Amino acid sequence: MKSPALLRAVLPLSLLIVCVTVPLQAEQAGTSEFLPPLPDGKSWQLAWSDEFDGKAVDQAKWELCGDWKRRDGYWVKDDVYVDGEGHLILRTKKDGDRYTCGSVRTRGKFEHRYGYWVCRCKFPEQQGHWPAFWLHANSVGKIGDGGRDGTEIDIMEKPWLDDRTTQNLHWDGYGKEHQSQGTKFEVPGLSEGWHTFGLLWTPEEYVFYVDGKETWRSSAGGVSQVPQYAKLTEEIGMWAGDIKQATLPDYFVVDYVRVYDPVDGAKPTVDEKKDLILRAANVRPSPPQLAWQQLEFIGFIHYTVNAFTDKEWGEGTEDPSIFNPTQLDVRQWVKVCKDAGMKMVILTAKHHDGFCLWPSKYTEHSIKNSPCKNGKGDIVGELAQACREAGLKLGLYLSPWDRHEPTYGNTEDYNRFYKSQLRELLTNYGEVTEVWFDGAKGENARDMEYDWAGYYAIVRELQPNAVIFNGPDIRWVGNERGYARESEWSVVNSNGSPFGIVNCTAKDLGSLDALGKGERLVWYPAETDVSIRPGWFYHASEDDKVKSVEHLLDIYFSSVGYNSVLLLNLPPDRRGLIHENDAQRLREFRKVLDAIFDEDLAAGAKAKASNVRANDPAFAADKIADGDRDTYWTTDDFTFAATVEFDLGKPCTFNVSELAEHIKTGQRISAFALDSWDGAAWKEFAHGTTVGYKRLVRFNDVTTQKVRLRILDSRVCPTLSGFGLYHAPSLKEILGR
Ligand code: FUL
Repeated sequence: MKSPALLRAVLPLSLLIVCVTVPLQAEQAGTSEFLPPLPDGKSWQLAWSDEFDGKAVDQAKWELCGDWKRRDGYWVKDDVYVDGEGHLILRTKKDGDRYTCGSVRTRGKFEHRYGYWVCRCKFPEQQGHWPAFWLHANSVGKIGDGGRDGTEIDIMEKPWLDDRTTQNLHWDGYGKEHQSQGTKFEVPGLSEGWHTFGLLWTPEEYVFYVDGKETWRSSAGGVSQVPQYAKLTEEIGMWAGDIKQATLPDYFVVDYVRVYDPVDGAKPTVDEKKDLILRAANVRPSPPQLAWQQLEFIGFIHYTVNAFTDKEWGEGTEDPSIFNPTQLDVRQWVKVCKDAGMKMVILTAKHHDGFCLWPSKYTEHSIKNSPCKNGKGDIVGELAQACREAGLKLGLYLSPWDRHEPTYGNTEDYNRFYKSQLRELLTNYGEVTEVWFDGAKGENARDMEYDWAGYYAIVRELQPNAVIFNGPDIRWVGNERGYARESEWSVVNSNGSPFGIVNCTAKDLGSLDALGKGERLVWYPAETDVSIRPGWFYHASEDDKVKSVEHLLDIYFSSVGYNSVLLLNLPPDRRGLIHENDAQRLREFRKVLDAIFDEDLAAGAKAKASNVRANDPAFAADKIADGDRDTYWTTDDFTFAATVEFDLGKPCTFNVSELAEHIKTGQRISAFALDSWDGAAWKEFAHGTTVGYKRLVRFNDVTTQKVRLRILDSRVCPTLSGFGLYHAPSLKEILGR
């Protein structure tokens, strides 16, 4: 049972005036989506947007400014471009003795009044120039009717490298009649990662938002009543510091600009559904989430006094002297994991019994009071070292539920204790790639309010590239049997919780129905944890209950093959070794996986698609099976169905297929089918639902030269960065038994 007591929101919504601190979690802010509340009977409809997909800035939407002088630099068109991964880039650079930067506006192309205007962006890192998202109108210079005839509305200006930003209104021109009002405040974490800046503009008022939290409201100037255009700009000037001190080029990166109108009708309209699809399709993994997904297969090590007491949950009263592995060899654990193809090892540094596998200075209940290496043992340290040597990542599990620690139940004291241990682990052992928070707690355990927000903050502070399991980054798949959902979406609606917590055991988390209104869409992929034996800890009585190769294979296809990461547990025994039976089984399992995946029959296949985005060769079908997961095929927007035909060059026999979406740009496909060509007609031989990072399908032998993939349904447009066909021999052929 891993779902933690629902994590409470850390902070109340705060209304801000000038120079106050808005405490937000930077990491969760980056992926969340927000629309301001509307009165009953109204709903939001997307009026205009640019996601910056495609290979060039869409000049039907934007005018590129330049080349001309602007403040202490120049706006030049070549400092404006898209990166091919869905972002607009405004670059600042030094060009001879000039400093140049990029700027775009929708003047004459999209001018609109009222609504909710929002942009998602990531900030530059150097001084001397500043990014801004603002609205303007040609009539801002008009005098006589206050700001009603046009106001410069600065939704975001950030001339500072720290976490401050400013929002401003200017009207009645820029001469002696000029009037303005503004606010300046700090948002911890603002200068790093993605953030959204929104403006709700009604006839009566402006309401400003950062990451979905209201930061300022004003009706200064009387509120503009005229259509205005959007601007995304970089400007060079001393307000932002001395550009001569900057290391250039530097980049202001924009993920999207969207404008919504309130429309009548509280019921979801077709457009609301379209908007949900658009938003869901564009939620993307953070770099640590992406790197974690690419690990695919990781090892779990459960070790504590339980191996010596034959228990699954220790009592916390065990005498440390019973922890006495006679042949402890963590290098053997790492070798077994590495040989199996695992890319990380996660260790229970402390399980529910509270016994620490490292010499924590905050408790006596640890390896330092055991006979292991005469009290000089440190299994966390040894494992960290062994992983480094073997090129594997290290993850740590630190059970919040602690049955030994006397302060447990005293919220303040225990949280202090737990955080000290967490700091020890995340400070003293080098890089930690995953931190595993177990939500399990016995029924009779003392009441205890865990400071989850504080725990997560420590991880972010000490190991900024680590992912947090059962926190903002990774969710539990919902069972301990090793099976992900057949439709495993990595985009879920976190229902307003700042930590992206969902009901992990729900049958459906990601369909459009499950996303509901999509108030807070987040990238929240599933990790599938399962033990190679019935228990998590070693019991001699289970030596002959190690899962069979067939069973492990089934688990692999239903976890790694279902867009999840497989976390397979191996419990060391009383000797301090992974038992021969487990090691042998894993060797066989690896042999089988290698035999299945050694030859990709679709590698280099000729591919032809029914639709290619903007007919751009960069998105053509030959990007699918080119062996490069960073290139991909995609279609024009709102192409829900499409086909790709692969010519394998010669007739081939296969019984496994692999599909991979380019998840860096989101998860989109929800149904697909595969057909083979029999010389006269196409015949379906397999089908499936979601794809995500990886989808594996098994079927009876098919022999053909041509395969057709039919994408039956996807969000906005499908992407595919990999496609493979394999022939799995029988287990008998591989293992000779
Ligand atoms: C559960 C724990 O109670 C088990 O002992 C084990 O650690 C498993 C991975 O998580 O919640």
